[in-house]
This record gives sequence, structure tokens and C-alpha cells, in this order.
Amino acid sequence: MDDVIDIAKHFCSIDLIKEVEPIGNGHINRTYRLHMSEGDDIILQQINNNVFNDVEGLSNNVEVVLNLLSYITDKYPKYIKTLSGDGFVKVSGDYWRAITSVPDSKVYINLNGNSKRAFSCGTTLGEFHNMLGNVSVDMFKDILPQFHSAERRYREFHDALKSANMERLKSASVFIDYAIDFEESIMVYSNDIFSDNIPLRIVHNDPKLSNILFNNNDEAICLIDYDTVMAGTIITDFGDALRTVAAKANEDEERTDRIKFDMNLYRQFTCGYLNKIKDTITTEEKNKLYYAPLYITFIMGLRFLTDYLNNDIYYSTAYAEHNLVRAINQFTLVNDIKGKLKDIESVIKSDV
Ligand code: GN1
Ligand code: MG
Repeated sequence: MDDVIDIAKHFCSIDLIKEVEPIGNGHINRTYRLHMSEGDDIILQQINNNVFNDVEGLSNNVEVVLNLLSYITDKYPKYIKTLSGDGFVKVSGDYWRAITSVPDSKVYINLNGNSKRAFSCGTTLGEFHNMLGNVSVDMFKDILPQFHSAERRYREFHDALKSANMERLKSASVFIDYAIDFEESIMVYSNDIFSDNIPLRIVHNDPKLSNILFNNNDEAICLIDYDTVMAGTIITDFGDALRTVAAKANEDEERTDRIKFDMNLYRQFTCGYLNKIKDTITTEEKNKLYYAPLYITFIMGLRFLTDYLNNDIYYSTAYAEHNLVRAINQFTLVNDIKGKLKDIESVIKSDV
């Protein structure tokens, strides 16, 4: 852990560090908690420069969002600058930044049917959207352009098909066909979401369950992981949260018979969400929410499949077929959601 201490010394006095603990289960960044003998614990995170080329822009976005939130609530972490006043530090070619830790908090990677937690997740996402929904998008840099657009993700998929090796093309062939069959209908959704009548707002862009902190009473406190906070739509955030909040199995589950969309958790989340967002959401946005879980789950499956075809250059993987397993998992969830689409829509319609 000496290298972590070497980085930590740019953000705090190292005499105050009691313990360094590796944390997190993200696919992209390395994260540590510094347990401090005084003041808040510190979350120290390496920025994956491979994914985030514009480290300056990314740091600006994280700092701006945490500063904005700090005027409204004390539930969110505070941005910590380096002792010399910079937004991040570069050590041995790697970039690092720090924020305060939220005390007595935990994350879940599965809600195991717990309605109260699902409702609370909805409330927390709704609050986040309310707090940032009318902030000028110009304050944030578009560091990951077209992040949730199907046009971009299909372009990358078709490029990957051209360069993939025979072995992976063969093992993924059923799912490649599946993705090709879906292209037209997914493009329709994408064009419908990223259209002129849907406002671009500052949203989270990665509000998955493991990015929601809970307190010991099982109430969600806040969202974490601000790397993707930038202009986007509340529709994709709504879908992305449900992709994991209402999933009966985790994203890594191989046993496809366990992969289902839990309608009760969906209902609870949606109730909590709509209740908070009702004064901000437009009719056009609300009318499109129902297909968001299907759309964004499909996009994730497509991204995992693309990365598999690219020999795992983007997501960290624990074994050779990991990205393919994740793609199959997400496509299985898409199929389940598809069968429930009418019911999903009626829940949103019935909540006025
Ligand atoms: C990545 O790094 P992590 O796990 O927070 C990805 C998200 C995906 C997610 C899938 C910048 O997030 O878009 O939804 O994996 N983040 C980026 O679990 O690509
Ligand atoms: Mg993330």
C-alpha cells in the first residue's frame, strides 16, 4: 500500500491515515478508502485514462456537480482538491482524485426482492434529477460523447465485427445475430430518446444499484461515482437504475433461468421516482420512460458483446468469457422485460 500512501500525501496529512482499504466493484477505476483519525474518511480513486481521455474535463465535472449539490444537501460527498489546489494529481503516469466518504454507508449489488430499498432508490434518483434538472448543461464537459446512443454503440459493434478473431466470432455468433436483429427497433428508441422534444439535462449516466449508498435503516442516502455526470436524459438514467435495481440476478450471473425483471421492485422504484420528479418531468419524458429499462439493458448487452469481440479492452474481466457472459445476461433480461412491457407501461400511466 506504499504507493497509495504516496498518492494520498497530495490530498491530506499522511499522519492522520489509520488504514488504507481497497473498495468498490466498478469495471473501470481503482478505488481506496483512507480511514482517517480526524475528519471524514477519504475516497481516493485512480482515473482510468484509457476510458477517460479528458482527465481535466472529468475532474471539472465531478467538482462542479459536488459543489452544486453541496449548496442543496449535505448527503453527498465533498470534492477534495490537492494540497496545492489542483483538482487531481498525476503520479507515475496515473491520475488520482479524492472525495470525502459518506459515513456509515453501504452498497448492495442485489436487492433480493426488498421493496423498501427499491422505493428508496427511486426517491434518491428522483431527488438527484430534481436537484440538477435545470442546471445549465454548459457547465459540464461532454467527456464521453453519445454515451448512451445506439448509433454510437452499433457503430462500435460493427467495427468490432470486422476486426474480431474467428474464435470469438464463433462463440458469440448467436448473440451477434440477436444484436443485428434488434438494430432497427433499438435505433427507433434511440432516435426517440435523443430527439428535440426531450430536454438534455445534467444526469448521472451510470445510476446502477452499486452506485447507490444506503444507511443502516436501509434508506438510500445518495448516488456515488460521478465520472459520467454530464448532459444526458432522465429517461436513460431511469432505465439504467432499473436494469440493476429490479434485476433478480446480478450482471455477472451465468444461470440464465435466474435472470428476470422483478415487477414489484420496478413498481416500488417507479413510485418513489415519480413522486419526487413530478414537478420537473415533462409529459414527453414521462411517456418514454416505459421502454427505458429495455433500451438501456440492451445497450449494456451490446457494449459487453462489443468488448468481448474486441478482446476485452474496456471492461475489466475476471475470466476469458466474462464479457460474453455479461452480454448474454443483459440480453436475457431484455427478453424478460420485452414480455412485460405492457405492464411496465401501465404502472407509469396509472401514476398521475
Ligand atoms: C461501467 O465503471 P463502472 O462499473 O462504474 C460503465 C457503465 C456501465 C457499467 C456496467 C464509464 O461502470 O456505463 O453501465 O460499467 N462506465 C463507463 O456495469 O463506461
Ligand atoms: Mg461508473
